Amino acid sequence: MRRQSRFEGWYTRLQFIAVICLGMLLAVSPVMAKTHEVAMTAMEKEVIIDGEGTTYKAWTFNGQVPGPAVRVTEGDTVKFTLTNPSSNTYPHSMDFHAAEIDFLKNYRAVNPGETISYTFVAKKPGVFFYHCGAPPMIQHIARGMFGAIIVDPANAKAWPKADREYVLIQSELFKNPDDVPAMFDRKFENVIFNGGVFKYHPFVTGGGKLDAKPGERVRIYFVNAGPNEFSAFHPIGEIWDNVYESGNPANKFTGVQTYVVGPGSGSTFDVVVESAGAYPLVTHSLTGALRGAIAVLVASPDAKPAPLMPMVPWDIPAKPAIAY
Ligand SMILES: [Cu+2]
Repeated sequence: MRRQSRFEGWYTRLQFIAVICLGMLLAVSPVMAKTHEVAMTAMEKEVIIDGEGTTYKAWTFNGQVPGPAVRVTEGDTVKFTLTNPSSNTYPHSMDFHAAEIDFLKNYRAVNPGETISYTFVAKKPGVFFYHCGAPPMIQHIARGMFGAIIVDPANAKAWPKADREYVLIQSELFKNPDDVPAMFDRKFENVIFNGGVFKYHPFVTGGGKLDAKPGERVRIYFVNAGPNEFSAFHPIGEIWDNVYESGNPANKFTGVQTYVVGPGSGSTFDVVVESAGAYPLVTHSLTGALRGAIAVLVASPDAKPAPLMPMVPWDIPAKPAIAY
């Protein structure tokens, strides 16, 4: 057997120390931040707002109400582009509550045929509102130009792992989308979740539900788009296990029955459903609940996986023509 020289012995020891140091460095260093290219198009189009197939002349991001859910991780960079096609009639803009950037420069409205781009770093974890801010802002939000951006915490262990996740966005619906004075007077017709009247109410024509299995930790990323009404978010038959103000794991409440989310804000709600059954999630501001803001969480052992925002857009098949 060949004897190891003194140099080779030191070299082996140095290699060993280098591997240990690299391992320690990887263990303590945060996950590498990513850059996300997020592009949206302002679309003035009709959308379906209930299970009967009723249409509404909405203004949207990407043709859907709410706009697409954006998801990044704390520390990530978002390169955002808004296109306002020349086929549109009105100026539109984008305001991300997850950003900390100059609003005059970045959130300005662009005319049909123009685009705007800007970049921000999502520095704080949470669930944040995004919306068009073109004047009159109250109308652009009421007509559907809003959505949610989830900024996951860089440290995934900052809170318990969720078994199932949903995004719910509350907003008010007005009878006439051109009646701006009615919006200022708060004369809403419905209060809705994810752009639909009783969208997740299985006893209503065309209504769906939110699925879960008994014992699962269900995490609701909740945003109140308004434009005016406060939400008193409550799980009937349950208690929020935890509520995280603004969706930040550092802002933790425990054992909460009802939590108020104001317009332009959001919070993250965890519920662990104790047993099989139905648990309506409502705004306990009852005019809102009874006019559309009820989402029934149905806990069943055979619950299937579901997307973050089920039934968005709400696509009702055309009624078959009746032959006489
Ligand atoms: Cu707009």
